[in-house]
Amino acid sequence: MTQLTTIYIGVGSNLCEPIQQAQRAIDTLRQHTQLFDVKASALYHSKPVGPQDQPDYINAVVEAKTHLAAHHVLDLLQHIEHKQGRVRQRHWGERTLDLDLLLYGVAEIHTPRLTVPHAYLTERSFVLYPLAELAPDLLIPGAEPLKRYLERVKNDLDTVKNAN
Ligand code: ROI
Repeated sequence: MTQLTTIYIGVGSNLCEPIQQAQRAIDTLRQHTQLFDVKASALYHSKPVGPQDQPDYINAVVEAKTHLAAHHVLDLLQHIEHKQGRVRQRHWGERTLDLDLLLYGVAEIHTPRLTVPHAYLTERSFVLYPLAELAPDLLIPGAEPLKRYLERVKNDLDTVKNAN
């Protein structure tokens, strides 16, 4: 039996009832047979990073343990995005559902399909704060402790509700 790896998934939506989109994605992850000990942060309300002429976002982070390889986790996330009718109109624009593999254990992965830790993980409040809710003492592989980044990035989020 291969070991379980702890993974973190970023959840984002700003179209088609974002709270329900995020909640539904979290429920799907929770029910997945290959994901164990699934925990979700609260849902957060955040201003868009990128073009400002788009709706505000709902963001959350999910923690899980899995035997799946990182690229299989990516397949699973893309499958859920498509099932929820992902619409993506422009680069850095609005979307129905965005699921990002933020961290895969202590792995650093650089392939054409996948960059882990996620490229913007350390810069974005809507990832850092929900992540800190689940794993305050996390060390970011190849980088600094999560707490260091929290000191640098302002908390400009509002909590919407608890997804658990
Ligand atoms: N902005 C916020 N607030 N939340 C997101 O999830 C998000 N996702 C993105 C871009 C368009 C960069 N901006 C975002 O992909």
